[in-house]
Amino acid sequence: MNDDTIAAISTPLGEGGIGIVRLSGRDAVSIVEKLFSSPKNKKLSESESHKLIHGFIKNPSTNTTIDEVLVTVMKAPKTYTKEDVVEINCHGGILPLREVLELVLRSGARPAEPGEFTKRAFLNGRIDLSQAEAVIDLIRAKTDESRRVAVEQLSGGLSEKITSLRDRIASICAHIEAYIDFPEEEIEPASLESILNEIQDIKNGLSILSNSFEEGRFFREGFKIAIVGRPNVGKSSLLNALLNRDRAIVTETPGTTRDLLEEYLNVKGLPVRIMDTAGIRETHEMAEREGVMRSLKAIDDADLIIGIIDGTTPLNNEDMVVLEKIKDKKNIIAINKSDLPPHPSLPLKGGGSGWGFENCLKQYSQNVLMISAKTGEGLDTLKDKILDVSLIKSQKLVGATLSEDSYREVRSPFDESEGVIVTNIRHKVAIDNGITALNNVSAALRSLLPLEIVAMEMRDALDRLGEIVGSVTTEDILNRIFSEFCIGK
Ligand SMILES: Nc1nc2c(ncn2[C@@H]2O[C@H](COP(=O)(O)OP(=O)(O)OP(=O)(O)O)[C@@H](O)[C@H]2O)c(=O)[nH]1
Ligand SMILES: [Mg+2]
Repeated sequence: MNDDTIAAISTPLGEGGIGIVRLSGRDAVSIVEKLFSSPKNKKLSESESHKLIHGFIKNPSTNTTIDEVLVTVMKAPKTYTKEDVVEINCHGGILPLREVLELVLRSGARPAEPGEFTKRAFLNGRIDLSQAEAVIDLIRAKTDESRRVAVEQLSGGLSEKITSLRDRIASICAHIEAYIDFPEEEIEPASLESILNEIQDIKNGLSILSNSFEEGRFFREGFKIAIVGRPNVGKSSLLNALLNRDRAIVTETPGTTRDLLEEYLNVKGLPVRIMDTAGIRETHEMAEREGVMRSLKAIDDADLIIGIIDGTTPLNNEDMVVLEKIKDKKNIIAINKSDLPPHPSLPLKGGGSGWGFENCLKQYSQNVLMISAKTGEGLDTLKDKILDVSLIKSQKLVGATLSEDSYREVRSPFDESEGVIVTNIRHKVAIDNGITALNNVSAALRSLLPLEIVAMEMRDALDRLGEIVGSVTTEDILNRIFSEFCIGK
C-alpha cells in the first residue's frame, strides 16, 4: 500500500458543467475534511461511503469560499484504486478547479503522476496489467468496435485467456519437475506423447490470440486509407463527402491540396484513418513538390489505397503514373464525377461498357467502381468495398477461406478467440515469445534433453505470458505503460 495521498484534476481542462478533483490514499478524507464545510455540519469522515454530500470548499487560512461542491467519499477497498478515494465535484471552470487542487496539495496531498490512479489499481491488485492498459484504449477509442474491444479487455477477457493457458503450462511444468525429483524414473512414451499434444494445444490457443493482433491493430490505430490520384480528380471532395463536412479545401484549380490531411472515420464499425493527399504530378513548384513526395510516402504507409480517376476526361499519363504506383498495393479504383456525362471511353452506367477504359483499369485493380463525391452516388458501395478489402486482409492472416460476404460472418474466425482480440504490441510480443519458448520445450522433449532444460524453457514460457497480466513485471515496463495515461486517470 502506498503511504502518500495523490491528487489531480481528473476532468479535461477548460470550461465544462462540472470538473472533478480526485484524491486517493490514506489521508484523502482527512485532507478534504480540513477544507470542507457543510451547511448541515456533516462531517466527511462520518458520512456514508459512496454518497454525495453538498457543501463548500473554503480556504482555511482566509476563510474565503472557493467553490460550492458535491463531495463523494469512497472508502477502501471498493474504489478505483482500492484505497480511500475522495472526489470533489466543482463548477467546471479552470480557476475553481486549480484553486481547489492547490488547497488539497497544500493540505498534504501530492500531485498525481500520469496514470497513477490506475497504476495504484494495478499495484493494489484490483486489476491486472492488461486491464490497466485497456483503460487507456477505452479512453482513446474512436468507434463502437474499438470501444467494445477495450471493454472486453478491461473486463478481463484477455487476462482470463492468458491465465488459463498459463495454468495449463504450470501443471505440465509441475508434472515434469516431479520427474526431475525422481531421476530414476523416465517419462513413459505414452505420457510424453500426451504432454506434447497438450503443449501443441496450448500453442494453438496462443497462435489464435497472436493472429488476432493485425485486426486488433486496426481497432486500436484505425485502418489506414490514402486517397490518391492526379490533381483535380476530386480527392478532397471524396474526403469531405465521407466525413460529411467541409474538412478539406476544394477548388477547381488543380494542385489545391499541398499537404497530407488525416481524419478519423467510422466505416460501418471499422475505425479508419483516412488521408487526403496532394495530387500527384510533375511540378517545379517547391511546396507542391514536397506535397507530392508526401503523397507517394502515404501510398507506402497505407493499408489500402483509393485511387481516384476523373470519369469525365480520358486517362492521361499522370493517371498512369498513379495507377502504376498503386497496382501492387491493396486498392480500390473509384471513377469520380458520375453525375456528369462520362467520357466516351468510360464503362456505361448500369452495365455495358465503352471501349478500353474499364478493361484498362482492371489491370490495376479488382475493385473498380463509379462514384460521385458531389452527389454521394456510389459512396455506400465504396464503403462496403472498403470493409470487404480490409477483412480479406485480416482473413488471410488467420488462414481462413474467403467465402463469406457479410461483415459479421466474415469476423467468424475470431469466434475462436471468443471475441478476445489482442490490440497491444506489448501483448503480441509476449505471446510470440511464449510460443517460441513452448517450441523449445517440445524440441527438448523430443530430443530427450535433460528435463532440467525442459523445465527451464517452461518457466520461460510462464514468465513471458506473465508479463501480459503483470504477474512478472519491471519498474521500466510499468513506467512506460502508465506514462501514456493522462494525469488524473
Ligand atoms: N460534378 C462533379 N464535380 C466534382 C466531383 N468531385 C469533385 N468535383 C469538382 O472537381 C474539382 C476538384 O475537386 P477537388 O476535390 O479539389 O480535387 P482534388 O483531387 O482534391 O484536387 P487537388 O487537391 O488539386 O489534387 C472541384 O471543382 C470539385 O467541385 C463530382 O463528383 N462531381
Ligand atoms: Mg485536394
